[in-house]
Formats: sequence, C-alpha cells, structure tokens
Amino acid sequence: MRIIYKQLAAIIAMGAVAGSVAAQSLSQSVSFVEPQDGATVSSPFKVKFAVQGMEVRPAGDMASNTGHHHLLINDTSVKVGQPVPADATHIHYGKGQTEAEVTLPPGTYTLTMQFANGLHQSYGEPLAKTIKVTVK
Ligand SMILES: [Cu+2]
Repeated sequence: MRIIYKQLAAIIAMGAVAGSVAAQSLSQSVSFVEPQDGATVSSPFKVKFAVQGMEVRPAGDMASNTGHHHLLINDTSVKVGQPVPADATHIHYGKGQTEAEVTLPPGTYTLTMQFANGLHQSYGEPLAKTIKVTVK
C-alpha cells in the first residue's frame, strides 16, 4: 500500500513537470494582427505583428525571452538557432518594429513571420506563423 502511494506521488510530480513545460511553450507564440490569412490586399499593405510570452527588443539586445520580428516572403520558418537570412525576401525589423508597410507586385504569396533573438538566430517553428495573401 505504501509503495503504491509513493508511485502515485511520483506520477503526479512528473505530470506537474510536464504540465509546466507544456504551459510555457503554449504561452509563447506569434500571430499576424494584419493581414488575415487568405486576405486580398492592395500594395503597399500594412503588416502588424504580435508576440506572446516574449518581449520585442531592438537587434543586439540578448536578454532572454526577447527578440525582433522578421517577415519571410514565400519562405517557411527558419530552423531554431539558425540565423535569419538578410535579403529582399527576408526582412528584419531590427529596430523593434511591430508593424510595417510591405510593397509587393500582384500575385499570391506565402508570408511567414519569424521571431528571432538579438543575433537574428531563429526561435524556430514555435515562434513562426505563415499565412497566404493575394496582392491585387
Ligand atoms: Cu533580425
């Protein structure tokens, strides 16, 4: 009886640990405030970023749980720890911007927002969000 009780206590303790890890990863996420997934927009259009459980800071700031937004055009999330490329289709908002005007020729695009740390190292898929937009 005593052993069973101890095992039960151990299982409950393990559950509590697993629960807290899950809660932490659930509380960190990014989302597009604008545009909505599937939206048709006219160029230039406004893109608004939101992040939960992380703080937006300018590039170079390496405090934990902070970083800045990136917009990837026709690309998916950058693997965790990898630097986000810097080119015409991988835009860094390294001043800590949370919104931007984006200019694109007419067409259908995949837009991925990617949160990354002060050294532009990606937080990976959990802190990325992909939507589709049509530019008319
Ligand atoms: Cu960056």
